[in-house]
Parts: sequence; C-alpha cells; structure tokens
Amino acid sequence: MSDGILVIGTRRYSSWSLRGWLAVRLAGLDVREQVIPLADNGETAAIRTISPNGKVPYLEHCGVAVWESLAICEYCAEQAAGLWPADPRQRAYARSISAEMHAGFRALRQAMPMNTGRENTPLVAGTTQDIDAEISRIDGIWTEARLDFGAGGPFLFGATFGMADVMFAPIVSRFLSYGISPSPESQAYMTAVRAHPLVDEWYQKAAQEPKEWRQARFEDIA
Ligand SMILES: N[C@@H](CCC(=O)N[C@@H](CS)C(=O)NCC(=O)O)C(=O)O
Repeated sequence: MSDGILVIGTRRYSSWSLRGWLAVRLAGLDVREQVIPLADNGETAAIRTISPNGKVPYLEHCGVAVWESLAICEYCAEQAAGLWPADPRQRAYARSISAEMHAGFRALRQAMPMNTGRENTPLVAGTTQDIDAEISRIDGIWTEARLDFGAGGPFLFGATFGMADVMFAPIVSRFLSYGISPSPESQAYMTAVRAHPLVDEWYQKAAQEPKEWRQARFEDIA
C-alpha cells in the first residue's frame, strides 16, 4: 500500500502539477497518482472537492496534507536530502528565484500556457513588452545561476536537478513550445531540463492522455 496520494491535472497543460509531480518523484515519495482532467472553465469540480485551495497539485503523504506547488517542493525537500543546494548563499538564491517564479511571470504564463504537444510554434502576433521583460528576467536568472553556481553540471546549481529546476521546468516547456530563444547558456539549460528522465516521462505520459481531454483554450493559441 502507498503512503498517500498526489492529485494532478491534465499533464499536457497543468504546469503547476508538473512542479508538484517532479518534487514528489525526486523525493521518492511512495504515493499513488490521481489525474483529474482540467475543466474548460478553470474551475474543475472534482478538484474543488479534494484540494483546500481548489487547485492541483495536491499531496497527502502519511496523513499530512500539502497544497501549493512551492509548499510541496519544501515538504519534499524535507523528505530527501540534497534537493536544495547545501551552500547557504546558493540555497538562498535558489529559494528566491523559486519564490519569484511562484509569484510572478503572469504575462508570460497567460499568453503562453503550457502545452506539451506544441513544438516550436511562436505566437503569430509576437510578444508584448511585458512578456519580453519577463523572458529577459528569466534568461537573466538562468544565465546568472548557471555561470555563478552551475559549473558542476547542466542544471541551475550544477549536477543535481533540484527544486529550483523543478519550479522552472514548465517555463522551459513553454519556451520550447513557443519558440523562445534565450541566451546560449539558457538554451543549453533548456536542453538539459527537457532531456531529464522525469521531464521526459511527463511528456510521454502527457502524449498518452485521451484526446477528449484537449481544450481549445490551450490548443488554439495562435
Ligand atoms: N499557486 C498554485 C497554482 C495551482 C493552479 O493554478 N493549478 C491549476 C492547474 S495548472 C488549477 O488547479 N486550476 C483549477 C482548475 O483548472 O480547475 C500552485 O502553486 O500550486
């Protein structure tokens, strides 16, 4: 028997679920997964009956309930060592950029929803100033982390795919979907994140979801 449950939404679209799922898998929690297809109005009834904030991801582990992706990351990092950097300065940076991600980048997230089935297809109308500013900030974060802390491997803090990478993985997915080309340093980072076995597993499972779960509000973004 498992130690609990992780509730997530449609893998193809649910960027927050991807974060929660990656955190749980990196920590090695033994929980079963329940995937709830997202409703087309953003108010999925089945999720509202389960999760206190009415959103996914939602985790129950050994009787402990956790919601909000960043809280799930913190909980998971308490269950397994090494998912935040050991060095206090690096850890502070990792937590700061993760919190910045959790709270921000709204223009980008609204204009370019995650869709793991969309490949390298830019917005026809192009990007706005707000979106460009957010892309530039993300590029800056990735480049700075890679240059200052990432020498030991391909991820933000080197060899370990940790919680900061988890928080940015859906942004990598968006950049790949909408043909965003940041600095060469960031592009190499994006390639490494997409190639991570857990990220790839997510993409593969997303591709197997029923076609009936697809929604125009995510698919028909010109
Ligand atoms: N701040 C939340 C955001 C979670 C969120 O907005 N999840 C979306 C799916 S990606 C959701 O559950 N929406 C409700 C719905 O579609 O019914 C977190 O970090 O977990």
